[in-house]
Amino acid sequence: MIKIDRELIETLRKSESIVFFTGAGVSAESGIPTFRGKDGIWNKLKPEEVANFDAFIKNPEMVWEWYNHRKKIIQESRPNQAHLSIAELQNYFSDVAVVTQNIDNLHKRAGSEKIFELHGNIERNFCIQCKKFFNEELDFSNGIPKCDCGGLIRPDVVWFGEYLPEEQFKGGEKAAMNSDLFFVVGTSAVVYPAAELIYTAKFSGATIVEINIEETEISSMAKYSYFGKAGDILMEILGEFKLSKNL
Ligand code: BV8
Ligand code: ZN
Repeated sequence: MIKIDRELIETLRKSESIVFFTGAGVSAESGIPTFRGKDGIWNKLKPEEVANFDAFIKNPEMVWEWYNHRKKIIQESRPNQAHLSIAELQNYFSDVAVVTQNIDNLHKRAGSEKIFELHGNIERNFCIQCKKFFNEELDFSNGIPKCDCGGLIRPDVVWFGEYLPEEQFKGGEKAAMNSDLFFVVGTSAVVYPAAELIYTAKFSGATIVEINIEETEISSMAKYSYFGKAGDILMEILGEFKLSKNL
């Protein structure tokens, strides 16, 4: 068990706006592999090489195989204690935002309401030519699915070299600027401009709390760092908070 600082619980109690900035590590305990870090199973397959438009044009079968494989894992998974603890905090605070780099929809499934998805969502697809959306299950029986206009259909996720959805990024930025407490959970914090939001929060005066199984690029920015599984630590923080309020 990891000891949670009393001071953090006091800061939490005084906070009005709380942000959880999350990455693949928050879903690791749901059985979804991370990309980087010591347990990252995509270590052999660089995400930069598959998650990009050129790779899709050159070899859409390979890119779709990767996404369909990941989609299957995601569909068979469930939110874990990390997602659930974050969602439960909404019962005690009026402004809890999740700013996520994940495409797995698990925060929504856990019940979080204010979510900014910086890198899209694997449950949506669109035509690369006319941009029409296809959110139903796609049919791969005749090869890579195509739109009526003849364009290839791709997952609605943000690939390397692509701009982030503007309103999602702006929403995340605003949440970071207004936050009193900014939790950085399960991210290696190496992918930009997403990781920029940690700096935005810090320079806007938020207290930064990092939760990860190992040190990261941004560890030195955090006032409080907890090294361990996100589910265990968030459950403990929630437990200590409730105890402090006799809940
Ligand atoms: C852009 C979505 C403008 C789809 C992903 C050089 C310097 C700086 C920047 C750049 C540069 N060269 C290029 C760039 C820009 C580039 C970038 O940042 N590159 C980096 C890697 C060098 N960024 C972009 O291209 C972005 N767009 O800049 O647009 C532009 C436009 C046009 C022309 C020019 C510029 C777009 C980036 C979007 C990439 N999309 N994926 C998909 O998922 O398939 S990337 C991928 O990384 C993930 O999907 C995720 O979204 C993102 C971040 O990863 P993490 O979530 O942090 O996951 P990771 O595996 O790395 O880490 C897991 C962590 O969890 C570890 O720390 C581990 O220790 C921890 N952990 C594990 N288990 C647990 C745990 N923690 C707690 N509990 C546990 N149980
Ligand atoms: Zn089309």
